Amino acid sequence: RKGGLKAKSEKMFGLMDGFLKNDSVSLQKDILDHVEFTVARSRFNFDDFEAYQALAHSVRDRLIERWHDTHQYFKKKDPKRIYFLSLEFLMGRSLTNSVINLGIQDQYADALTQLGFDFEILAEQEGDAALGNGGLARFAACQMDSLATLDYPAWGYGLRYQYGLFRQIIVDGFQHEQPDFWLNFGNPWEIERVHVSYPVKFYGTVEEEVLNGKKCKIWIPGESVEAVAYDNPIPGYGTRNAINLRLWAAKPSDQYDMESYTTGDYINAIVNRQKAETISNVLYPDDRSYQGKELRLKQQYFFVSASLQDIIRRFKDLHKNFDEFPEKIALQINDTHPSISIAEVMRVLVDEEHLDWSKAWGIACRIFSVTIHAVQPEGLEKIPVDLLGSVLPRHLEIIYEINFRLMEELKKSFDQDYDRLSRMSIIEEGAVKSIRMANLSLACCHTVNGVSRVHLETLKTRVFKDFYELWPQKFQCKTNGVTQRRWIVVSNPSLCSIISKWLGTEAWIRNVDLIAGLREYAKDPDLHTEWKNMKKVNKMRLAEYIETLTSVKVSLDAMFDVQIKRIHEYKRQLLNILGIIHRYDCIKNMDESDKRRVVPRVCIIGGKAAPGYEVAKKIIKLCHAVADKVNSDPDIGDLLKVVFIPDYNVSVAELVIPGSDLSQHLSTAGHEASGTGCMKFLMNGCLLLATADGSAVEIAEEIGEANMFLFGAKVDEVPALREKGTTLKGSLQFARVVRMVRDGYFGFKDYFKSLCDTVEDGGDFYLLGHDFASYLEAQAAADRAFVDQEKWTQMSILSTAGSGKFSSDRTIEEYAEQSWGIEPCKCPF
Ligand code: GP0
Repeated sequence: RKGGLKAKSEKMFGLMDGFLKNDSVSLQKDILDHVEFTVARSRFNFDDFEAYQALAHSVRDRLIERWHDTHQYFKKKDPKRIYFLSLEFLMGRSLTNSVINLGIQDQYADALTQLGFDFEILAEQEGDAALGNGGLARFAACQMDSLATLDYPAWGYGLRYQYGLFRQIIVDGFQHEQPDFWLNFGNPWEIERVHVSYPVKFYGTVEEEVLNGKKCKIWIPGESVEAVAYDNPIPGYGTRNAINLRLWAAKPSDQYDMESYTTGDYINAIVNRQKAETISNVLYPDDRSYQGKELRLKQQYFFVSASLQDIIRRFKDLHKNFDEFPEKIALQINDTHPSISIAEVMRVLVDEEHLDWSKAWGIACRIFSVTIHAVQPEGLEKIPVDLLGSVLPRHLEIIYEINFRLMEELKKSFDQDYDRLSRMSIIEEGAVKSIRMANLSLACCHTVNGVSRVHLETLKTRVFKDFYELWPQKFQCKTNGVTQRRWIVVSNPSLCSIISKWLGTEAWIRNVDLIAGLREYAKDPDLHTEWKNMKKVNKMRLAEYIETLTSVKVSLDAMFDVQIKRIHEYKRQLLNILGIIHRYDCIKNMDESDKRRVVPRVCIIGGKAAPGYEVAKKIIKLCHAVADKVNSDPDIGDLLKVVFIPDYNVSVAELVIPGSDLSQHLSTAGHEASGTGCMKFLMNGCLLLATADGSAVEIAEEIGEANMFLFGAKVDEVPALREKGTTLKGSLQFARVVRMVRDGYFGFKDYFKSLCDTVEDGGDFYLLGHDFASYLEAQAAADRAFVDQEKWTQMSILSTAGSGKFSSDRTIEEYAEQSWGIEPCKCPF
C-alpha cells in the first residue's frame, strides 16, 4: 500500500506545474479564471467588486502555496514554536499588504492595467477585518506581520467573530452604532477547515473517580459546542514564510441529545442547538471593561480550549513525553483575556494526561508569558466566582488549588503580612467574590511584560508592586512597535520610494534600523523638495476624502493637525476641543493684521466611543457642535476648520496618517500604557504634540525633545496634583472656554452640562485644567515651527529617521530572545 501511495503522489507532482507563475500574463489568466470559476461571472461582464474578488483569490492561491510550504518545513524541523493567544486581532485590509509581502505588487499592477483595471481602485473595494477594538488588537496584528517576516515559527490563535467592531455613523453629530457584518460578501483571505474542529465543553459538574488506585477528578460537562478552524495566512516580507492565524468559529456540536428529537420537539431542538453559534457572534466593543459577563467568559474559554487541543494534538504527533512540552512550546497571552488557559493546561495535564500536580505546574510555569496592556488596576479583569464555577466548575477548583499553593508559598516569605497576602491572592474577597485573572497570570507566567518603560515602572511600583517585590526577575519591558510594512510601504508609497532612494537600498523594510541613515540628509535641499511634495500629495488625498465625507473644503496650506484613536476621557480629546475653542475665540477677537499672522489649521479628530460610554459620546457631539459653528463662521475662513472623520478604522488610519503634519497624543501622564498610533505618525514624518506618557518618553529620547512638542504634568507629578485638587481651574483661559460650552455657545447647553462637570467643580480627574496652559504653549510652539517650513521639514525627516526603534520587528526580537526562547526557522525558497 505504501508503494501505491508513493506512486500516487509522484503522479500528482508530475501533474503540478511547479510554483504558481507570477509574470503578468499568468496573473491575468489566473484572475480571469477566478472571475469565471470562483466568482462565477462572465469574463466579459464583471464589476470592480467582482474584479477585486477574483484578484483576491489569485493572491490567496499564492499565499496558500507558501503557507503550505512553511508548515511542511516547520513540521520537518520541529523547532520550538510560539503560540500567540489573543482575543482580538485588528487586521484591516489584506490585499495590498499581501502582494507587497509576496513581492509581486508591480506584476499585479501591470496585469490589472492590461485588463483595464486599476490596482488601487480595486484595493478600495475591500472591507476591513475589524476583529478588535483598538491599540491592543492592532498591536497583535503588527506582531503577526513581524513574526512572519522574521521567520519565527509562530501561530496566532483567536476568535472569528461574525460581527467585528461596530460601524460608527454620525447623525446630527451623535454617534450611532451599526453592526459590522463583515462576512456578508465572503472573505477570500480565510480558509475554512471543516475537518479541523474540536468540541469545547461548558457547565456540568465535577466528580471523583478512582483510576489505577489513584483518586482523580473528572469533569462531566453539561454542554458541548464545536470549534471550527478558519485559517488566515500571514505572509512575511522578503521571505517564503507565511504563518497562520487560526480563528475559531462556534458551530453546533455533532453530539446531540436524541431525546429532544424523539419527544417530538424537533424545531425547538434545532433552534437551541443553533444558539451555540452565538459564542463567536460578536466582539465586545468596550475595550477595557467587561467584568463578569457570561458570554465573554465563554468566548475566552472557547478559543483557549480549542487552541490548546490543537496545540497538544500537534505536539503529540511528534512527542510522547510532556517533559518536552516546554522545549517545544511557548504560549503568549495577550493581556489577561486568555489567562483561563493556565487553568486549562493544568486540567489537561492533571485530569487527562494524569501528571501529578507539581510536575504539571512546573510545566505550566515554563511555557506561559503574559503582556499586560492596562495601566489602571480597575482595568484588570475579574470574574465572579459564582459565574466561573457555573460555566467552568473544574477550572474553579483548579484555580483554588493554585491559589492555595500560592498562599502557602507566600507565607514562607511574608509570614503574617495578611494585607499583602490578601492583595496577592487570586481570589478577591468582597461584596462579589471574584477571580483576579491578572493574579492568576502573575502566579504562573515566567515573564510579565510591560508595553513601554514608563508602563513597566507603573506595573512594578503600583499595579503589581507586591508581585514585583517577590519575583523581580519576571518583570520585563518590551516597548511596543508597529510594522513599517503596513505603516510606510503599504500606506505611504511615496515616502517608501524616497527612503529607498536616499538610503540606496530597500533593506530598511526588513531592517528598519537603517532608516537612521536619513539623518545625514536632514538638511539636504533636494530631499526637502521631495519630502514636501510627498506630504502635499498625501494631504491632497486626505483633503479629497474629507470633502467627500463631510463636505468641508480644506486648504492644503493649512497645518493638518490630527487626533485619531478610541475616545476616552484619559486620552483627552476634550482637551483638544477646548484648545480649538480657544483658538477660535482668539481669532474672533483679532483685527485683520493679527489674522494675517495666524497659522491656518485643519483640526481632524476621529475615533469610536464604546456604545455605553456616555461621556465619550458627548465628546463626539461637542466636536461636531464646535465644527458646525467654526466651519460656517465667515470671520474664520480657512484659518480654522474642524473635521470629525466618521468610522475610524485601520484603513482610515492608513489614509489619514501619511497626510498629517502634526499629531496629538494627550493622555494624562501615567494613563497610556504605550500608545502605538504615535509610532505610525512618527514613521510618516508627522510631528508629535504629546504628554510625557507611555512610549512618547522613549520617542523623545530617540529623536530629541527639540523635535517634538512635549507638554503637561509628568507621570510622578500627577498623584500630588490630584491630591491637591485643581479647584483653581488651572487658568483663566481654561475657565473661559469651559464657560462658553456651559453657556450654550455651541448649543446643546443641557446636554453638555455633565461633560463640563467632569473637568470642573473639584473634579477634573484627568487634569485638563492643570495642563491647559502648557498645552496652549505647545500648540503655539507648533505654529511657530510650521511657519519656518525648512525647519519643519527637517524635524519631519528627523522623526522618520528616529523611528527605527518603534518597529514591531524590534519588539518581536525582544520577545523571542527574552521571553519565548525561540529561533527563526526560515523556509528555503
Ligand atoms: C490597553 F488595557 N489597550 C488596554 C485595553 O483594554 N485596550 C487597549 O487597546 C492599549 C493601550 O491603551 C495602548 O497604550 C497600548 O499601546 C496598546 O494597548 C497596545 O499595548 C494604546 O492603545
